[in-house]
Amino acid sequence: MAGESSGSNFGDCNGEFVGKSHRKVGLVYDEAMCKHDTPDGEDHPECPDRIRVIWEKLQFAGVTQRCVVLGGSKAEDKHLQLVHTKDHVNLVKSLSTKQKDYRRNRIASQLNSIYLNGGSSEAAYLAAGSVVEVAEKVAEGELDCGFAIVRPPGHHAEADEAMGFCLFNNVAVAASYLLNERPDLGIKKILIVDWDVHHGNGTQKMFWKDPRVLFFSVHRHESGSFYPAGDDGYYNMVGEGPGEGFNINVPWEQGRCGDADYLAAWDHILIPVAKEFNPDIVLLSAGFDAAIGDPLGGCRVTPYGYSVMLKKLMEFSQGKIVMALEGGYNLDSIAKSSLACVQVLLEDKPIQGSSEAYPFETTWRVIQAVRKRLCAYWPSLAEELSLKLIDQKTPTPIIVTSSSDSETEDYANEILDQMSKLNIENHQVDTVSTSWRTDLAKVDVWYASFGSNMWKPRFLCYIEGGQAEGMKKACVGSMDKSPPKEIMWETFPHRLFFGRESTVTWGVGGVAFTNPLTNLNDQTHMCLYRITLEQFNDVLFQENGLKVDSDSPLFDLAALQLVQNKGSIPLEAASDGWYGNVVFLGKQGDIPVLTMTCTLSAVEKFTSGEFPLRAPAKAYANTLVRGLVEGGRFSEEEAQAYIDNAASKPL
Ligand code: X5A
Ligand code: ZN
Repeated sequence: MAGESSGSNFGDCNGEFVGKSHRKVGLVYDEAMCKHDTPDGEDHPECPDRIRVIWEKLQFAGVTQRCVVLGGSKAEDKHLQLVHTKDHVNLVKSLSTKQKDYRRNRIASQLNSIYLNGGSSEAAYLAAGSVVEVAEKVAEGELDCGFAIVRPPGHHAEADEAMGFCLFNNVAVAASYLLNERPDLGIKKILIVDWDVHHGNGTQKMFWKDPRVLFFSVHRHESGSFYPAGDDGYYNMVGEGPGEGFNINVPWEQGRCGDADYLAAWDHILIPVAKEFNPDIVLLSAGFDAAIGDPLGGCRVTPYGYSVMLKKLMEFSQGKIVMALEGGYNLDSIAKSSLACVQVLLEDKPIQGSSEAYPFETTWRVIQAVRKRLCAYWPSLAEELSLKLIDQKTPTPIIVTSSSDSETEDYANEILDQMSKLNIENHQVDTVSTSWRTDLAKVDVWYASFGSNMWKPRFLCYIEGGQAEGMKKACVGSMDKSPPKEIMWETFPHRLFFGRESTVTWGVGGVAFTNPLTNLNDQTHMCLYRITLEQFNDVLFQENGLKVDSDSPLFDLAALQLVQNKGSIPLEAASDGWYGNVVFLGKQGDIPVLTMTCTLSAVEKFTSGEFPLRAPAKAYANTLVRGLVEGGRFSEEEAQAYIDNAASKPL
């Protein structure tokens, strides 16, 4: 069997490890699980090489020799039937080599995201059986912990249905086996942690009413649009009957979540709850599709992030933890992440690395919502997170005031330092008439639009010139007519509202503004366009009714630095315009995200009634709805409801 290790004494011969009693770590690998493949050899992300590259990485790094290597073992039908229906077990069993491809293809075509071939059945039995095998050995104490490197994955598989590349729910079978078939092992409470980027819908359902299993899943959700789409993965799904409170979902509202976001969910949800629950063993649905580089996940967890998450889980049940591979589709990422995890399981060297980013603002909002929903069951979640904590977020406006915090001061000084350098450059530049365009064309920003500009054809009028449907007046466009380099959607904790009485472009009716100030209870959905700072200035000119052939920009490099300090800056030269306030919403990678809205003093006037709040006219509102729908952000109903809500709530 390919899973057998060769050169098994490597660990003992290596001076580094002599005399050091590292933990007994089980690894299952079985080449037979590679036989499950697409029937006609088409490419598929859930491919046999996934487990091969992991195994090769572990071998090459010399860690397999320091582990207890086990070949796969097939699950017994009666164990599969602890969580699956008899029909489902029989269906998977019947996919044996005797049958013809067309029959399997027909079955697969009726399922959601499933392919089947002659090797599928054996692989599925091995995947489930191997997780059972490791879990049993860890529960018995024969192993301290283990990693079942299995495929097909399991967490989407439901009692009577294969889906999402999953045939049997491997982890659920193992959990149920320990609880129901092996009372002798004394496992009464199981924590299942699912860090695969997708919601573990199958596992959730199987233990929905079971208080012996605490199921925790962190996943992309995005209002139910991310696979496996729907409401199941939302944070209000907490379990039912005796299982109420024993199901915890952390539904990300956006992709790009990384170490900081996951660790925040660990520190402020999972770990405190796990302490209260005090599991007898931890099973980990270890998909690596939240890893940086994954083609399906779009998140950014690093091997370091996975190491720290795993390490924190090893504090429970005397380190009895069983990892089972779920998803993960970037071969390099899953190999590196797996190696990092096995090194943590072996516990023979400190975790290397660091993470400097802060969680996203949306992350804090989700974490707060989860805590609130679950605090009745888990008192450790009851306390409000401190403002100081949730203020550490990726859009991080650093306020320059007299501060006793030396780090903040250092950072502020650094920025001021950079600014003084920039000012010198600007002086030199200013003497050369209008060359500001050349300089600002070299810098990219994300322009975040929340009004009619969310509709791409309308926004392009500001770049290419012209007028889109519904507009009463044409735009001149930017001097640089190149289209945005990238477009994406993002939600920000700001208040959207509509005000003023009419515009030249749209006629009678209020237009969109967003409050420059953050409020965690509010959401403005924005379409972000990556354009140059030159183009951003041309949008600013046009939004404020100014000419684009100005000798100086409205918003230069110094202003770009300053806005990151201050959060927002009103622009002198556009003080008569309605959108003369540039607001910094954070950064995407290295690129600042900016929006333009009214000033804070205008917000006060809207609040006091000096400026009118007014619902948008139909044509204008339709443009926003169109933007949200065509941009893939919302269905038409949702978009309309979002606009109606913003237009009717008092400011
Ligand atoms: C196990 C896993 C993903 C299914 C995605 C289907 N499944 N589009 O990651
Ligand atoms: Zn997944």
